[in-house]
Amino acid sequence: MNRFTRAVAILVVIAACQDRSVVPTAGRAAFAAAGPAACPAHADFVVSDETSLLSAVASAQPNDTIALNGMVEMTFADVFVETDGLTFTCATTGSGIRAAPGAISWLFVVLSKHVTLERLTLDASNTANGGVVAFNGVEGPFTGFAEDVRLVGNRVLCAGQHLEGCVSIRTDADGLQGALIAGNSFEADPSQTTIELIGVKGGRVEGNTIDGGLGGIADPVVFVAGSAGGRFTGNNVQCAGSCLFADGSPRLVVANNQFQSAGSTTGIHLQLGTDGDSVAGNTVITTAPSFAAGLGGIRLRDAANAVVTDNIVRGPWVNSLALTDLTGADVERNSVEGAARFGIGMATGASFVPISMTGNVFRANRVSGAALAGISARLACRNSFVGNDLQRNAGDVGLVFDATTGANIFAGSATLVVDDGAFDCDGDGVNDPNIISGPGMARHGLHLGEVVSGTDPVRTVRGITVQ
Ligand SMILES: [Ca+2]
Repeated sequence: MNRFTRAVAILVVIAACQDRSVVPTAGRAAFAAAGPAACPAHADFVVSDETSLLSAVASAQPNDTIALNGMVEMTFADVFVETDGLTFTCATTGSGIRAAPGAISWLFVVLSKHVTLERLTLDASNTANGGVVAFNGVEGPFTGFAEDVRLVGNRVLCAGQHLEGCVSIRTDADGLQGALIAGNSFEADPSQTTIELIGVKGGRVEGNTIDGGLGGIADPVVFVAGSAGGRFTGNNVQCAGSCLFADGSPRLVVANNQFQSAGSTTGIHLQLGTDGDSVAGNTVITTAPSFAAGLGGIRLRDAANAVVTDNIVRGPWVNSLALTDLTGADVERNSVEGAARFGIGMATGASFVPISMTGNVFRANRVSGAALAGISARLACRNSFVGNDLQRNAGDVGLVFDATTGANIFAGSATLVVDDGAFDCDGDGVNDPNIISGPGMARHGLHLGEVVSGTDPVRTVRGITVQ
């Protein structure tokens, strides 16, 4: 079936789903809508109730603008958007859309390209599934062609009993191109994901506020299933189960965000397919201990050439940074304080390669206040540690090289180092010592009984094990 016939099939299905009694009553506006400055001056349709909204959607031409006047309450139909280039906006400040109790699944179901929702109050409190879904591919009787989905400057109310994420942009096909979620304020549902990008390439989530998740179990944001090249920047987020979860999302940039937790399983969490990911310039603060021994404020695993720079991580995360199965990472200029175990834990949690951490650079980090050690190195070969400030950790243990390390280079205050490295990194039958240089002598033989992670409770996100 080609795309055209698929589209026709959907139109038929959707028409069948809608109430036949809907009469197109929303005429084309002959003049610009006279809204306050916050709303755009031009609209092709101005609607103020469910019937006029649905008829405007049915008769709109590509690239038309539909302005909502007041809070439009939906009592029997999700808004299915199947025309390319439509913009939904406000006619007057504070306008938007909400659901009557038990009436509909989503506020908007976006199936077409280049659709924009802007400057609206999107009140999903009473929907069954969530607020906005956009998809590319086939779901049940529907086929979507969404790409370049835009949510800009909206107030989104997500709290309520929902089956799915509040904003879900997704594909089951080869990847959905482009999404922009910018300048919105979200009131989170503590038990459901707020924003999920599933198979979205080049998705941008910028300058949003996500509040209301503290103490919950959900994820404010997920990038999964091949959401490559995404950007999550300049957001202000209250963390719940995590601060951000990504799986299979290479070249993701998580930068310049503020994260606040009151107790989470994990913080910024990037796993499985994270090559080229970058976590930079974020502040990640918790006021209560995190829950998983192998995870932490910034959890990054399974990456070549990742970058973790200029982050501030504070409070009793189990580990401030929890890094596993990385090669060629740059970990620089981070300031971390107050970990319940390690400021920087290497090979924490499960490792899936024989030598977990190889060829990574740790430079100019400040690590203090860790309860077991500033840095814990295990399953680690040929990493370098240069110019780090490792003072003020428990027992003056700045860095521990355990027996499973070798051929690492350390330059700095050697008195802060415990070196038990005795690992044959290149497999030639001879142990490869770590190379310690700097004032003082490294200690030997201090064994941290708790280095080996305990068994963490298994948590999953969309069926993916968090690890
Ligand atoms: Ca060797």
